[in-house]
Amino acid sequence: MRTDGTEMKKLNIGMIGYGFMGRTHSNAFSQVNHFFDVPYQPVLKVVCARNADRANAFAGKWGYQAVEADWRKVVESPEIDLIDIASPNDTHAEIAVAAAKAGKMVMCEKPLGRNAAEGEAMTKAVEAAGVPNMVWYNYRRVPAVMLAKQLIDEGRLGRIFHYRAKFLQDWTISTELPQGGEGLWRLDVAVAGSGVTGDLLAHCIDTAMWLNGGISEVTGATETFIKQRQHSLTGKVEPVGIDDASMFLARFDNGSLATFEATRYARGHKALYTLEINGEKASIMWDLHDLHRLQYFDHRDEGRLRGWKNVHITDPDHPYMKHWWVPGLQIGYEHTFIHQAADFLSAVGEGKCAAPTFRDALRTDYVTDAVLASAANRSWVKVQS
Ligand code: SOE
Repeated sequence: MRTDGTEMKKLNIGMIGYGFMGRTHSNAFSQVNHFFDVPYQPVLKVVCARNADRANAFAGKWGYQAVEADWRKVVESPEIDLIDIASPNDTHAEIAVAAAKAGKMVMCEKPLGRNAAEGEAMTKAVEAAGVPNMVWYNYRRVPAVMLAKQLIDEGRLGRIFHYRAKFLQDWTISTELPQGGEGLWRLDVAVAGSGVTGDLLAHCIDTAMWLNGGISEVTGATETFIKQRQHSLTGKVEPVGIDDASMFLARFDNGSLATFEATRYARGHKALYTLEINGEKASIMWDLHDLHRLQYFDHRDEGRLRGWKNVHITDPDHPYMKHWWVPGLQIGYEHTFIHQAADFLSAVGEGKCAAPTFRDALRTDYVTDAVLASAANRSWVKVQS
């Protein structure tokens, strides 16, 4: 029951995948009605995965009513309203296209496809079917990042000159780490599509284009530091095809200049996603390790007191925060997925699609493809639009 007395409609979820992202999405669907007044009540109907023991354990823990090994059966089931794809990247396109054809709403973990060709097929399928769709680029829904968006849209920064983003990790430095299989498919290029470009830079690019508009051209460099690793599935030592580190320069449509960097070889950094935007009048900085704070500098402040403000994002007038606790008490990573589920369900209730849609995420795939092409050709590459 909603606060206005209307009944919520049930929305039956078919979850494909049970890894890290299967957990974040399941948690979002489980929690959303506790905190947000949305028109739908997600029902964890079925979880689909190949390993029956693991799938049963996952279903028990999260309260899924059934387990299925074949995703096609979930997609075809008349009981299911929404297919949520939380499985590895090489499964996204086929499942999303089939789900759209079956008339299901489709949510998909990022990146949309392993490359833009897959992303295009997926986008075409959901648009042809006219089904609600969304990609889980969750960092847009960090309240501090949403506040940054509001400040930029209000024109407080003035003309934007610079955008700077980094996503630094250190979990693949060991040469002993195998590639492929559960948990390590991100190192297998056939499954992941690319390395940190599609996995980490894709987040930075999604946020950047949402905050600062389209990217017109890029020039990048990538490196694979560990050239071969044992494959978990074949047991053989095989060449590594992913990029371990990727960086690029970019020009935005609005004339601003940007630097982007992602790596899994920055010893000491676990998930340091940072962004900084410098405008004519003001600047903004944000850091995932301190996600409930936004740093803001406004040149229009009185000179004697001018300086960086460190805003603690916990007040009810901060984005999303009135739904949570009391001022001063902060929220974290998992809440970004709950916000995304809430926005998706509210939009569906109004007959709309919440961003980022598949088409929005396809634009990110165009940029990541351009970065990889530019790194291979050692040139500037125009981004497809
Ligand atoms: C990789 O380690 C990873 O889990 C990404 O796949 C996620 O998208 C990112 O949010 C955190 O890091």
